[in-house]
Amino acid sequence: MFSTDDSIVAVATPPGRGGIGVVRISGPESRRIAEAMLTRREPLEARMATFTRVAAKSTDVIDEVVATYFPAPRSYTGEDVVEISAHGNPVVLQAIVVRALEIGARLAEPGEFTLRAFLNGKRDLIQAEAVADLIAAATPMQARVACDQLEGTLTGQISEIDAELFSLIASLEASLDFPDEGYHFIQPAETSRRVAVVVGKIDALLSAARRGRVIREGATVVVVGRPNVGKSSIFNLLVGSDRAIVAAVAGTTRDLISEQVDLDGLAVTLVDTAGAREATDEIEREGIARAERASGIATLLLIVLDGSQPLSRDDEQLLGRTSDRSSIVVTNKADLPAAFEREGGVSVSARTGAGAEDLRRAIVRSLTGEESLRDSAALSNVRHIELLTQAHTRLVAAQRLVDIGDTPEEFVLADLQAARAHLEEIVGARTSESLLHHIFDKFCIGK
Ligand SMILES: Nc1nc2c(ncn2[C@@H]2O[C@H](COP(=O)(O)OP(=O)(O)OP(=O)(O)O)[C@@H](O)[C@H]2O)c(=O)[nH]1
Ligand SMILES: [Mg+2]
Repeated sequence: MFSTDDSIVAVATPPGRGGIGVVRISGPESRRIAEAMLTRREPLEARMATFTRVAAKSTDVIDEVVATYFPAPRSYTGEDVVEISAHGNPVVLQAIVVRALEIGARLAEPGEFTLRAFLNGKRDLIQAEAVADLIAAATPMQARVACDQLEGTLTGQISEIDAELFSLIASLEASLDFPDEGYHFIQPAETSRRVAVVVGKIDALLSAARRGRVIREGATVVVVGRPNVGKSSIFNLLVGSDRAIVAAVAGTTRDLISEQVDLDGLAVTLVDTAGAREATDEIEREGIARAERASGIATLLLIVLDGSQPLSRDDEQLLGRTSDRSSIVVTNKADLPAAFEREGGVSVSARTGAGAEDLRRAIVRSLTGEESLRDSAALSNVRHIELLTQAHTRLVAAQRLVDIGDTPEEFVLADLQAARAHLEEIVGARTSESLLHHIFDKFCIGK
């Protein structure tokens, strides 16, 4: 298993120069190590920022610093921690780390501070993983979702579900342990009802997870349609600049053009493509092939039609081909007289900008199932979603067994216990060492 009896050190701030850089030391020896390199003779006081200096082995001063000692268990890792804030210069910070190594610290592995926080019970796995997400967040919304998870909102919801399962299992086991009493502690109808309640709660978490995932991972939205309908114009409208060339000639766009846009907090990769038609030359043929590949991997397709022209065969074919895909039909050129009526979809004019807000909202709604992303405590991590889905499957199986009637309690119990095991794996109550390696290896050193 992981060793936690030694003291680890690393630079906790990002590489590069800045006003402040922090070296973090954690473990039973951290205070001794810190005090040995500080020029101040008095011992460090708990949670007091102390202005002093760090000296190298040669007693040359390395830097003026502020050292803060956090005694266990009230620290990030739950162990004794000393944080040394020096000036944000990689050479200075490295010298402080080297000094700590000389005195007996070991260089921390990636994510090892957070791993220790987990092993010492300061954070569960959801929270530890949220630290990595929060650090990696690229949009304010991503940061919000990660922070909600860090605060333990989801942990609380999952623990609640787990507690209900636990009490149900206890009742069923009691029935099993006293079979001769001829008395059931819990009737099948009651079991079925209680399982249904838990399934309902997991359903709610899973449906919010769809939103959480899109927020965390972002989405790829690909603009498709026959030539000249205004794909590039709509792409530019959503990007907010004239990124793609727009021209009256059909076949203007020949390669994929992509841009990152922030739609209501969602990180969307928007892709403009070459119009689908019989290609006139080799370059266009390749462009159209690329367009097809891009639409293959799209989370969502924007199928653009020219509202001022009757629907063509190319349009009909495209609509037919994509009928099973997640898509929004965008009828463009609403500033011109309409050539056909269409139910549903969004009507816009890329020229005047009319309908742009409707289109943005429709994209967000289609990607997340929500009108607005304000209320966003949601599972977002695939590992969590996968385990929750497995728990769900076992519970549905359990309920089916109960409803069939006459099933021995043992079978029902087996499913319920398996469901609980999955839930516990989410928060990390049961985890293997290899899983922990897998999770914490993704962190950088110093976290
Ligand atoms: N009146 C009107 N014209 C538009 C509108 N949107 C685009 N156009 C015009 O339609 C023509 C084609 O626009 P593009 O955006 O280049 O169309 P595209 O679908 O990207 O075309 P390809 O790249 O050739 O497949 C240009 O002349 C645009 O100015 C609109 O909302 N109203
Ligand atoms: Mg184009």
